[in-house]
Amino acid sequence: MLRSRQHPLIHRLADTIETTWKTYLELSPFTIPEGLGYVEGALEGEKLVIENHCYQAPQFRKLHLELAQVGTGLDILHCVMFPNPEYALPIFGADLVGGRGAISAAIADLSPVNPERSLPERYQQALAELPNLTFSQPRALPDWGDIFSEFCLFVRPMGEPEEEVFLQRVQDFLTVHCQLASAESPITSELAIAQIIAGQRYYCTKQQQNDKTRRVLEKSFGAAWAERYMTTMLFDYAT
Ligand code: BLA
Repeated sequence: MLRSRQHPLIHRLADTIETTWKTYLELSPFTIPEGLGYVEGALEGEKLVIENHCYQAPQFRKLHLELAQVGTGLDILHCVMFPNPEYALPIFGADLVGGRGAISAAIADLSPVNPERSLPERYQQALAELPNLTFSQPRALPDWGDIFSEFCLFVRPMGEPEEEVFLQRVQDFLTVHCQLASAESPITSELAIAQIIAGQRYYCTKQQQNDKTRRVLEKSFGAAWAERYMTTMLFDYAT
């Protein structure tokens, strides 16, 4: 397991994500595109190893947890929960990037994909009840980051106390999300479903603009592979 060689915060968050999914959702297997479950590449310099864990559930067309390691110096956790478009639910996403003992980027959000681009009332209520947090090094979102909600957490956690607070908040996001999603009924309006598909597509096209992710993948696998991976594995959408 890659996680046992990764930064402890990544290892613990990976375990937390899978445990929360198993506790609240009815998981079934998800077929990963050919050749993309476990991947290794090393074009220029350091080796990149990618391990993908995917499931689905009635409310989620794809639950994706990815762990990656570049050389021995850069550890990555990427997680996205894509709702089935018949469920009017936000997209949970998280990314942790770090190495050599420190996490440089820790981001987690429940991102709205409805036409209003605002979280459903019950999400707003549940999230507003969580305690306010302060981190010593908050980070600014990139230009493409207009997809994220007002509850988005994006920080460089400084030391174990802040790592602990980040982990707890992601656990809270996941628990709220899985509980509310489990109580959700599917919608039937074709227009509303089409709007959700459009919202998910917008989210994915924005995430595909993350040049930092793309560059890491391109260095080990080349531009064509990186493009295919970003559009079919990380941020795929119905066309
Ligand atoms: C940042 N993502 C990054 C960075 C790297 C990666 C190297 C820069 C770290 C830093 O600025 O400190 C790399 N992330 C990867 C790679 C994968 C990955 C290679 O997931 C996968 C193989 N990214 C997501 C998701 C979110 C996300 C789901 O995949 C949010 C929900 C966000 N990552 C995100 C953001 C940044 C980032 C907002 C900062 C981008 C910037 O500052 O320009």
